[in-house]
Amino acid sequence: MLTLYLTPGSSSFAAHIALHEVGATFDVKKLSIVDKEHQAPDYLAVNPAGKIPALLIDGRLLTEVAAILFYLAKRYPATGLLPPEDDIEAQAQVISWMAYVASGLHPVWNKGLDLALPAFEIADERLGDSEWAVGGYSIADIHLFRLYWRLSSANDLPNGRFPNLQRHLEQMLQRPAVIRTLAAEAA
Ligand SMILES: N[C@@H](CCC(=O)N[C@@H](CS)C(=O)NCC(=O)O)C(=O)O
Repeated sequence: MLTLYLTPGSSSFAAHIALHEVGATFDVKKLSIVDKEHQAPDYLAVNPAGKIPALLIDGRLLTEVAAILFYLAKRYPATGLLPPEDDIEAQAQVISWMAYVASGLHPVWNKGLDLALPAFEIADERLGDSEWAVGGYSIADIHLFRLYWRLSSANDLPNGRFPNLQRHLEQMLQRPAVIRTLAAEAA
């Protein structure tokens, strides 16, 4: 049994998309960060760090977006959200992207454009004209999309500022799992 604790539009959006991508059966528990529900005793009993998301796997806690994405990709290998097992370098590139998103983009996206733009510039250049972050579509794309989606919806970025991230976002917005997740979180 999988249970995702989420706040619509927050980091949990990536985990929520991945659950839809893999076709898992799961429960959702919505928390309001504004109302500080993530710091309430009920949630701290689930996740003592008080951060969102949290995934319960048969009652066992898994935190950190990258770890949740990794778990889902490995548990549902037929969905191909990680490069093949024998392509160690491609798998490492997926981890590299997710580590950069978690440690390079997530801490700065809402700390002012002076900090955010250089960090996203690195991601835009790294993506270049590739369709996806690493070979085929992977969990790296889900994690990257979630941060650029957040940055671009919170700021009036000049047209063409991040052409590669923007193209990537538009591809992501066409995926049925992303459309379903957006609708579920808006409900
Ligand atoms: N490194 C964590 C970051 C989790 C995180 O900071 N989540 C935010 C929501 S986007 C949160 O819980 N904010 C509430 C708080 O920090 O009090 C991950 O990747 O899961």
